[in-house]
Amino acid sequence: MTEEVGDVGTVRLTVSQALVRFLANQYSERDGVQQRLIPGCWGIFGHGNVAGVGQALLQAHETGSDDLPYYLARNEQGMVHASVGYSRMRNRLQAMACTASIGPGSSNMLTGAALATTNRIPVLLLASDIFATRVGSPVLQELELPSGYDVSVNDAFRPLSRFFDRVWRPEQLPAAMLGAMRVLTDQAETGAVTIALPQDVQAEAHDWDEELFAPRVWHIPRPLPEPAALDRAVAVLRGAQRPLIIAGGGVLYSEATEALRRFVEATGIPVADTQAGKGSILWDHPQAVGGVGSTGSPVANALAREADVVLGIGTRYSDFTTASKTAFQNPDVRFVNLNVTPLDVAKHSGVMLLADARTGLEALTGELDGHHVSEEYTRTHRQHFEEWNKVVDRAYHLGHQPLPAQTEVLGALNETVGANGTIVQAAGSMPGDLQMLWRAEDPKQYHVEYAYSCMGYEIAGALGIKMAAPEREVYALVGDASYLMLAQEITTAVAEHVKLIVVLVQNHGFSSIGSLSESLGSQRFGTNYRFRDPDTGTYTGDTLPVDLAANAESLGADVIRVKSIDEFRDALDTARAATRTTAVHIETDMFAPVPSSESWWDVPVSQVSELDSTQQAFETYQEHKSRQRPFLRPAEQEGTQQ
Ligand SMILES: Cc1ncc(C[n+]2csc(CCOP(=O)(O)OP(=O)(O)O)c2C)c(N)n1
Ligand SMILES: [Mg+2]
Repeated sequence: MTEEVGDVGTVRLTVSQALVRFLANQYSERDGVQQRLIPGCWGIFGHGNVAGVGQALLQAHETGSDDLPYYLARNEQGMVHASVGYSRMRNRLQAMACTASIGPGSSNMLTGAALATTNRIPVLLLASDIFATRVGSPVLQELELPSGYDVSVNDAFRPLSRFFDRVWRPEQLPAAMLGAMRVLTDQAETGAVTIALPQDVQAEAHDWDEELFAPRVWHIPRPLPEPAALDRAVAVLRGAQRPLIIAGGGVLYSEATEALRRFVEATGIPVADTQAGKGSILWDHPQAVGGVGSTGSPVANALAREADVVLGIGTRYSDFTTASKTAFQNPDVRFVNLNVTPLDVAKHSGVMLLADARTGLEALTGELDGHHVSEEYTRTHRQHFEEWNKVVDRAYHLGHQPLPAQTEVLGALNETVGANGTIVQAAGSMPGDLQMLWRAEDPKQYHVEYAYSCMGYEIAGALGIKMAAPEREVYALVGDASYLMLAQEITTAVAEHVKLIVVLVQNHGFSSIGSLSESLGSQRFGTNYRFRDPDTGTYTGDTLPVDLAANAESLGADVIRVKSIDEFRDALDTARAATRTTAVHIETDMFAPVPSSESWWDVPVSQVSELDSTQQAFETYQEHKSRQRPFLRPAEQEGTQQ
């Protein structure tokens, strides 16, 4: 032990040692189950944290008393993604800490911070900062602003964090950390929490009140709906002829899938899901109608178009969910929003049912006792869904030649990963295909980060997911461009003996943005990974001599290269049987057909242009634009009261 005991009831430690000891003693609890709130700390050391937080982690490890397991990442953005994957898998009941060096080490975490906050997933970012004393300024990697010497690169975290504090003096640490824990565990507030730690302060000693280090439990409540709000919601739902539920990520975080199932079985209301909410209801449940919105199923989108009441549960109503506010075309549509977050509960002028998803659903089930939608309504959507299933089957077994279609890759995965597998995706053409086609067999089978849709999340996120759920087989599905952005956490997975299956889908560029570009009249400009053609000056030359499989191999993964879907299925079997991280590389046809969601996404087209393609796209754009609706109609209208 290097610490000295000072006065009675105090202990002398550096700020970093105190921080680590504090974090090791935080717990969260929900439904009587308690766990470490901060189960570990990712880090990449440099000046700023190597002798501060780094020394404290080492000391905690060596003495074993206040251990905060340390994991060495390869990229700071990657370690925040891994932390987000971990926390989401644990339904936001746990959050990892991330320590980074000053300057670029910390600013590399900015994208991760934005991703965490956008997705409402807790992560604790310990960003190292310039000297509080400023004696040696400017130090290496210091942002020297003539307008204010108290500003550092880390101020860029402020708008991306749900809580930000800088500990200029040791005495500030307790308040900063208690504030940080409060926000991390607050289901409405949560997201990135950043504590900026000046490098001199990290190493500074102080006499701490021992009570700071007492084990502390952060109870995560399940707020009940206010009775009057419940009455209002029930009145609107009872009056609905064509209600539709939109189940978002909040259903999963609240562990409300059983409550949702009971509610829809009692009422017969169909359920569509969002990217974060897929798995809220299993795909083959009689009330499941698939994904909703821009990349949803046409069945859910047809129901959404005519719905008179939309019950949104744990959803942010992103533009993909609402098809940029064109999904709901019934002029009388009204919304009931069951959400733990005030920001979301007030959206679309809905009835504000501010509550935990599970307790809210239980209350609604009780209050709506005996209420059931008409049999005709149920019959129609079941028929549509059966037709849609045939479309999915065809897309999954297209037999596309000479290269397979991406939908066949997803089909092979969907048919083999099983309820105990988790697929991870974030950006490119896969999230849309998955949202439309994937048949979720378990609440934790589908993990698509689509709030920030950050290329590079897949492998790093999968690493955190596997660490959170080692019993599951975790598949990182990654496009070639996403792979090239952030593949290096494969090395971390290898070093940590964490087995991942990486499915590398090579289509030589941006299938997603390519087809988006084409649909907007921009002719796939700049979306191919090909040689620049000397004649045209564009990237329309041959494919590049780039071997991503060899790249994955060089990072330490076992690699299987396949050319057909049959070989792909065999490779998945081999990868599942393996104990090491294994990458399966498959080339697909970027132009293979995909079923239509019969929906739209608002991406503005140039209003004036010299290109015919753009002018035509602008006409189509205006047609869609005219269908956008503001949803200003108050949910409580005359005739809707009980
Ligand atoms: C970090 C980041 N940069 C840019 C984008 C915009 N973007 C979305 S998808 C995409 C291309 C993805 O290509 P790839 O991973 O190969 O998937 P594909 O579209 O081919 O399926 C780009 C550039 C993004 N989502 N994230
Ligand atoms: Mg690609």
